Amino acid sequence: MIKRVHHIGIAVNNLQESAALFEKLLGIKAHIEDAPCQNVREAVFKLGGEVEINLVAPTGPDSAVAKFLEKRGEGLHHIALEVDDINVELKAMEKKGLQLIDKEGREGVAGQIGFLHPKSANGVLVELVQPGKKGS
Ligand code: CMX
Repeated sequence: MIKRVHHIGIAVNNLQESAALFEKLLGIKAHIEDAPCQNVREAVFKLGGEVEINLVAPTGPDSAVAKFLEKRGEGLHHIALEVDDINVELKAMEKKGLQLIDKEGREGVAGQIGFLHPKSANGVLVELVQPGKKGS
C-alpha cells in the first residue's frame, strides 16, 4: 500500500547554490547527505516534518543524475512514495504491469529504495521508499 508522498527529488547542477536558494524559498535549513551508492549528494528539506524536498546533484559522471542533467537540464527528477515493505510493493507494481528498474530494494538516503521506469509511468520516475534503515 502507498502511504504518502515521501519526497520530491529535484536535479540540480550546483548543490551549494541551489541549497542556499531553497533555504531562502522554504525558510528552513537543508541537511546535506552523501549517497555514494547513487553517486549523488543531496540537500534534504523536511517540510513540517512530513514531505521532503530533496535537491539531488551528481558527484561524478557515472551518476544517473549527471545523465539526466545533460539531457534534460535542471528540474523535477523523481517522486518518492512511502511503502511499508519495499520488496512486496515492487513485486505488486510488476504484477500491475509497471516496469521495474530495481527488482529488489537497495540502500539509499531515505532508507530502502526501488525505482519504477519513467516510460511506464507517464514520463515520471517513481521511487518507492521503505524508511528506516539508513543507507549511504
Ligand atoms: N524522469 C523522467 N524521465 C527520465 C528520467 C527522469 N528522472 N531519467 C531519464 N528519463 C528518460 C530519458 O529522458 C529517456 O527518455 P527518451 O527516451 O524520451 O529520451 C528515457 O528516460 C530513457 O533514458 P536513457 O537516457 O536511455 O536511460 P538512462 O540511462 O538515463 O536511465 C533511468 C534512465 C531512469 C533508468 C535511470 O536514470 C535510473 O536507473 N534511475 C534510477 C536511479 C536514480 O535516478 N538515482 C538518482 C537519485 C537517487 C535518490 O535521490 O535517491
